[in-house]
Formats: sequence, structure tokens, C-alpha cells
Amino acid sequence: MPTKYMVTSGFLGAGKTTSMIAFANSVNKREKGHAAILANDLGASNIVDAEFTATTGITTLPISGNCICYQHENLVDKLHQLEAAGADVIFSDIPGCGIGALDHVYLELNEKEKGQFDLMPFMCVVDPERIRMVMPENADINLPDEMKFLFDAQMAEADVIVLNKIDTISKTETEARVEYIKSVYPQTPVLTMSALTGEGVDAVVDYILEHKAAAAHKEIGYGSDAFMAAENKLSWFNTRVFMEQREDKNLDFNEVITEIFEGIRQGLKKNKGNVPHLKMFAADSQEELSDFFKASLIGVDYDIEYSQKLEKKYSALSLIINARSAADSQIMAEIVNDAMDAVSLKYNLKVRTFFMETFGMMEEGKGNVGRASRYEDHDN
Ligand SMILES: Nc1nc2c(ncn2[C@@H]2O[C@H](COP(=O)(O)OP(=O)(O)OP(=O)(O)O)[C@@H](O)[C@H]2O)c(=O)[nH]1
Ligand SMILES: [Mg+2]
Repeated sequence: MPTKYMVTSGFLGAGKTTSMIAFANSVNKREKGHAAILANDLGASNIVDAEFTATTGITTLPISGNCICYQHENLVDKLHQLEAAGADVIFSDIPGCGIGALDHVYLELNEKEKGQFDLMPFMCVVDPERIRMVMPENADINLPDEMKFLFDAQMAEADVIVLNKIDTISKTETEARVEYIKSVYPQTPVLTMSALTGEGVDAVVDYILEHKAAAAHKEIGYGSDAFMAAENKLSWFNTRVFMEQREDKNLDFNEVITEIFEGIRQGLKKNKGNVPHLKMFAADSQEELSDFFKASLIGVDYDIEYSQKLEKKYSALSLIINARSAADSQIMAEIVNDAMDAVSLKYNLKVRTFFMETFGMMEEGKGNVGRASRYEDHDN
């Protein structure tokens, strides 16, 4: 039997990673197969989603550097690696700024790897708070208007739309969101769940195991001016910093990291920027991860959401910060630096940056490893 494979899209912070973890647990617990996760992101390494997914005990591989849309051979190779590890149901995502996996992943797999994968419906995960931005009420959630294109295109592309985080809204609100989605995409099934509490998750999993991807091209405006305008507003920032307490005191790093979050929030507010998803991850040095920290902020107007806090105090800690921002990439880097400076002063920390990468989604030179550019019509 060919391996079942599915891609999920959805806006930044909609819950793709949390959903894949919930789906894999649902498959494995109910013995519907051996589920695995392929965690995708932009940037070279130090990816919070991959680190966090790896803590779950689910068979997991990271695929970084670029969207899976643009690395077909590598994607197929990773899928085979997961199969070799025993997986027969594989969930993967694309970065939350993304569209285009229907053509670039589903259609390419059908064309180039005929019969090798049993393609489950292409899913779009939707956040009930964020979708208010495109609903008739047109809620202002402090994101650039250009982003609306992505919400729409992601839903338009999908075979099934899953309204996630229903634990955060009432039944009436859930019904209103579902009604809206159905009115715009009457052909597309809409399911509801909470990836966090597990409500509705088994039913979504049963749906995708029992249905197949349509895998037919849809016109969603990929590469259009509206697409470029939305992508142009987004920047990526990935860093890994090592913080060491100078007086060998053990610190509650939950507190330190929370202050870094708050410092970044203040910096963004001052600069009228926003961060659709800011994630941080840190772990102890044990091979079997026993103590780790993971938290998310899905915008300057929201509370920090802690997936897990550190149980112990430490004298030094390596912290991974991933920001997907609606702010200039250099300004974002400065805001993070300022937040780090503030905690280093307050807690007497020596801070060293071992990895840092920042780029605008559309910035020239983003993937230009050590290469130069020149104007074609100049000869010197
Ligand atoms: N209350 C609630 N929170 C959720 C649910 N699903 C995800 N979250 C939270 O929403 C935040 C973002 O979730 P992720 O799964 O990281 O979102 P994502 O779509 O993978 O984000 P990116 O990969 O950055 O685009 C985290 O703090 C999650 O814990 C849910 O069903 N209910
Ligand atoms: Mg994710």
C-alpha cells in the first residue's frame, strides 16, 4: 500500500504544527497506522517547530532552507526516510506565508512519483480570530491589509478547510465562522476542531484517511501582484543565543524569556510593526529531552501562549527565537537585539549569538549564499 501523505497550509500561527502533532497522535493511538511528521520552514536551521515536534516522540524529520514547494527531490528523499523509519501516514506543512503547494507538491508528486504516494486531501487550517479580518465585519487585527490575500488564497487552494482553536470561541461564533467559509467556498468541506484540547481531532483524521486529494490545478493568484504585495510585508528572523549568568546564579529562565517576549512586543508597538508568529524554544542538555521551554506570541495584541515551561533553574541556556514578522527585517533584528540587551543588563547575563539569519520574504540575496549580483548591461 502506498504511503498516505498530506500537506497542510494555513496562515502564520493558525495551528499547523499543533494540528500535525494532534493528527499523528490520533492515528498512532487508535492504531490506524504509523504516523510521522515532516516539519517545514524557511531559514537554514534553528527552527522552533522542528525542535518542538521532536519533543513529542512522534517520528519526525525537519525539512528546512526553503518551502517544500521548491525542493522536490529533497522532499521525496525525506518522505522515503520516514517510510524507512516505519511511517505509513505522513503529515507535512508549508510555512504560514505560503500558497502553491497544490501545484508544487501535489501535482508534482502525481506527475513525477506516479503511484508512490496516496495523497490525502490538501488541508487549510484556519484560526477563528484571524479569519475575522476577511469576514464582513472586517476586524482590524493590526496586520497589513495586503495579508488578506493570503487568508483567501490559502482557503481557495484547499480540498478541506479546518477551523481550528474552537476552544477559544463560543458555539455561536463557531457557527458564524463556518457559515462564512461555506458562503465563500461552497464546494469545500469545512470541519471544526481544537488541536489543543483534542475536540474534533479524530473526526478530522477519519475524514482525511477516508478521502483523497482532488489534485487538480486551481487558479488562486499565485505570483500575482496581490501575492507579491502580501509577501513583501513579511520578514523572517531566526536566531540562537547563548545566555550565561555571570555570577553563576541559577535563574528562572521562564522569567527571562518572558521578558524577551515582552521587550519585542514593546519594540514592535513603538515601530508600528507586528509579529504574526513569534516562537521561542530552549531545552536542557540531556539527550532524552526532559525539561524544555516553548512559547508562542501570535501578535502584539495577544497573550503569550506557553506550550511548556522549564521546571528547573539554570545558570546558562541556549535559546532559539523565530519571528515571522510584519515589519522590516532589519528593524526586527534591532528590536530583538534591544530586548536581549535589556535582559542581559537586568539579570547580568553574558549573551553570545551563535546563529542569526534575517530576511524579507522578497528580499534580493535571501538565498544567495556567498554569491554576487551585477547589472547585465554594465561591463564594469
Ligand atoms: N487555544 C488553542 N490554541 C491553539 C490551538 N492550536 C494551536 N494553538 C496555539 O496557537 C499557537 C500557534 O500554533 P502553531 O501550531 O505553532 O501554529 P502554526 O500554524 O504551526 O504556526 P507557523 O508554523 O509559525 O505558521 C501556539 O501557541 C499553539 O499552542 C487550539 O486548537 N486551541
Ligand atoms: Mg508551525
